[in-house]
Amino acid sequence: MLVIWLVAAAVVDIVYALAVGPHVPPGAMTDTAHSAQFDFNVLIEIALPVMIGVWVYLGYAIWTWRASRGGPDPVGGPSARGHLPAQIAWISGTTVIVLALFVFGTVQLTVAGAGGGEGPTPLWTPSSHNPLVVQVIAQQWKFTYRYPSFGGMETTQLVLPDDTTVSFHVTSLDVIHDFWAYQLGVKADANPGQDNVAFATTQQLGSFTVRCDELCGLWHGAMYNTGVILPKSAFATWASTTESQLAANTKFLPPFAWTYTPDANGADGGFYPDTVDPYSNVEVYGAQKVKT
Ligand SMILES: [Cu+2]
Repeated sequence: MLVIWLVAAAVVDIVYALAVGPHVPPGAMTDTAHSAQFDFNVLIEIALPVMIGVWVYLGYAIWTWRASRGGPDPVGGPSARGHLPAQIAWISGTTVIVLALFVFGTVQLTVAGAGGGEGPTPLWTPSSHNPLVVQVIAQQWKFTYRYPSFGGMETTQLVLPDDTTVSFHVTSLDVIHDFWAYQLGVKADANPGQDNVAFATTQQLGSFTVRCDELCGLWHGAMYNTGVILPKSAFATWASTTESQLAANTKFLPPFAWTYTPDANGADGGFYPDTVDPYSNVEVYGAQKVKT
């Protein structure tokens, strides 16, 4: 049994590492995604030998105590009462595995970050001191992205440069949402009035999906869009072109801020300006403010 187990476990672990591991979600488009993939693979590589050990023993039991082999019915007896070495080996083995994985997971979380939102004052920050700031603004039922370093322009697609540390500042205009850029390994709650920061460093070109991951109303299921990671030069071209294309719209937006008040005319600092009124009267809620 020991030999069968050792050989089978080694073969399955090696096959897994070569054939499956590199394809495990969320992939490797960013350092946090890659780190999550690595963590999953470590857990699975440790779980596989345990699973195979159980299967080998099951196979042994089915073969040895099968009915067609005859013999007395298994009615218990000294050998059914316990086997101290096996018990000690099982308990100490599983204890060591679980505690080691606990330490592993905690260290990974601290060193690599989890790609999760860390609130307005992140505890674990990346080594890059000059990250690209992208503000993610959720609202029923779409995401938009504001780039403070490009005139505060706001786009409907998330475009990022390759090989760059990005700090996502996630907020909401209305109800609770959740920014889940799956292949980027980033997932952060979007709450109104909150600036939730998450980090990731891009390392692969390609497109990715963004989904809302917090039930936020009728069209929650339709609240997704796509993004793309471009080479640095292509991103620079896109950013400057888009900034000038959107300039006419950008001037209607409020000045860049970490959070916005959502209503059209209820509070100053609103995301929807009330001094310039691009909306019809039916879209103005509450008492209309006197225009200046
Ligand atoms: Cu949502």
